Amino acid sequence: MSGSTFGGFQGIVFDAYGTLFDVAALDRVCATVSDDPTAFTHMWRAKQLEYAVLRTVMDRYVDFGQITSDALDYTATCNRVDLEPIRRGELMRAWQELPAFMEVHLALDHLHAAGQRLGVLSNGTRQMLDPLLRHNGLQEYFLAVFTSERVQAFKPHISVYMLVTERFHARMNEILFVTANGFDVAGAKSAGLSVCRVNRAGTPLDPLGAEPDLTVRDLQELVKLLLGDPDSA
Ligand code: LAC
Repeated sequence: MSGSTFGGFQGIVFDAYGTLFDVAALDRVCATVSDDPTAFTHMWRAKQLEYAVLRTVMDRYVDFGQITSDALDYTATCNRVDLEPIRRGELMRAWQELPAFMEVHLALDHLHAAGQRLGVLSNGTRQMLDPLLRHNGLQEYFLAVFTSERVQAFKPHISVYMLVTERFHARMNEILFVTANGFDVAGAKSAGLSVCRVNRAGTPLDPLGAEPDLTVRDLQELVKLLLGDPDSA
């Protein structure tokens, strides 16, 4: 999509895990309990997302911290890992200390300096997200942090995406939602938001019947499309 026609949004809202923050970095702490930390991390994340969707469909909400904990128990049992309480605590705490992707800080800085109103919309809880934003020094950029707790359902349920219009006093398509998660692209687009997909790994789009308005490799590319190239100014 051409940069010259893209913009004019009333707010830009980011998914957290996988979009701003690198979930694959859990590998390091998972290496303390598993010989194959990449596979362990992968199963933990996949089960976390699966349980969130299943509990939403079944209308049996528990918060994302509990879901993350349940997914860890399942993954440990599957891998015959006996988790000592101290290790368990370390693994769970790692979600509050995930690193932001390399370009995130600078990209948010440019958008914020340009007067864009920014937010986060995540399945996570405030108890998980606030320390994570603080750990990465990003909290000052965001006007609002929207979480699934308010509606007791998880993305891609439409009710979670609807949260953003209230705070930004804008129509759904006037808000740009930025996500690297395939289910989130489809969910946000179906709910009526404008959507930017971040495709860092060059993977195909999940065929869920909804296309993003824009696809970028990383947030710096999005900034260039929205604001022009800051380096050529
Ligand atoms: C989030 C997860 C689902 O931050 O990526 O909402």
